[in-house]
Amino acid sequence: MHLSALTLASLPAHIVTPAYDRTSHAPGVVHLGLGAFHRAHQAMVFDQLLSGGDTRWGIQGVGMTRPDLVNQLRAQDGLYAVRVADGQGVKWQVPGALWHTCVATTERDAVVQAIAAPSTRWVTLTVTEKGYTPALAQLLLDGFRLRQQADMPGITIASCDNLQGNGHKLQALVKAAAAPQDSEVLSWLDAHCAFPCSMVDRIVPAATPEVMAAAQKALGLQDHCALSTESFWEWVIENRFADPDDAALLQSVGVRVTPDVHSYEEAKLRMLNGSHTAMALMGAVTARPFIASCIGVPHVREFVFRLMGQEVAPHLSRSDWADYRDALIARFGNPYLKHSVHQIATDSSQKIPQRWPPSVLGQIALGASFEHHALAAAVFVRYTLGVDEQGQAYALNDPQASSLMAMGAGQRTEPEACVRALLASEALWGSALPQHADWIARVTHWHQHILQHGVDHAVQQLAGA
Ligand code: CS2
Repeated sequence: MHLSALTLASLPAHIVTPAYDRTSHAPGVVHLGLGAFHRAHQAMVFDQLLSGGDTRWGIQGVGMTRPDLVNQLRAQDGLYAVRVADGQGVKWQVPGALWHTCVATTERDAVVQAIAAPSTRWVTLTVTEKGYTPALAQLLLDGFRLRQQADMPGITIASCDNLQGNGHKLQALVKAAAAPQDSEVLSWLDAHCAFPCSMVDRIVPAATPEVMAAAQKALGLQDHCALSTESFWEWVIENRFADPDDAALLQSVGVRVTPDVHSYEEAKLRMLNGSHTAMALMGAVTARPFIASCIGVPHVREFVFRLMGQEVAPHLSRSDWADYRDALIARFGNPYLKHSVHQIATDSSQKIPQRWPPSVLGQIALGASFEHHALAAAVFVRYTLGVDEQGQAYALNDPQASSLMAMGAGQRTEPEACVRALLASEALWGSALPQHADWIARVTHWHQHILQHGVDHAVQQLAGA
């Protein structure tokens, strides 16, 4: 027997399940990108609103590329269990906000119709950094056009990906994709819709067999879609909504609504995500499989602590950064989150630009040290070899994988040329860093150290400095 609407009532009483009606209302939210993150973050916020009696927050979940996941969720009536576990305890919950699902690649029209549905008030997106394509913009535009033509109310379109100014980026992408005959849609968008920027934070690793086995034990039912996360979550969103009353509603369930998302975004991208990418690449090269196994090594912990405090924090406008840093170190160590380093290293070429260069440039402007970032960049170069320090090969899962591997391939014989080639990409590093002689020199230095003595030796040397 597996988890479904039919079996929900058989769950142990201590598991929180949806007590509201999931079938009489049409969804109010269309979510694009039905990965683990959305299901253990926003879907749980909307679940709270639904539990409070507001029926407008059911989700039409759109899998962008994965019919397998959508099929499994459909077989479970959109239900899945979430294990919320950390030092404070372990509890299971079944959120009920996911009401309908479809797949963008094979059911494009269903997505367009969902965006245009009268009940739809929000479109939210977690399509990952590489998902911001003209095809995404066309999909949205097709839905918006129908709304505009039918003279329907405007909607809030909230990008929730790890991109600085994500709302502005999405709005600009949509505008750039519009054809000359779309001028009326664009005026309608400007007049009635809102693209708030938003920062979302919760560590939600991709589901593993271990979590599914634990779910089976806790639920007494099979759950192919079970997830594991931490109790911490944060959603900071710009106070710009198609329906201004949504601000108070979101605040009532713990969302932070503010005119200034920027300071939260930059702190999160550079501290949390910047450290994540550094540890993920180190873990991949040193054959440590999880973030918790990396932060558990004293010199790695010290490295991450200093990266955040010495090189990231001086450029942040978030004043409580020290508390944020300390909380992050604890979150990274959460033993329940088997957060795979290879999962986080996925798409590094798309992630590094938001995560590292702003801090390096900030340090350069201050005349201050950027050694931790230089070492991290050297580990990235080493990572492109595709083989760890034990000699075990791994795959680079990245849209740029073949060019990265081609540039990095000769690094054992021609290390300097390879570092130069990999640091020359403006798509990765921006326009200033590829010209910066000192930056290139320091990455080259650490890269040579890594090739000769290994990543741990390099990190130890820097941490002992
Ligand atoms: C991670 C993020 O995979 C990654 O790139 O850094 O998914 C991270 O876990 C989340 O942003 C946490 O909020």
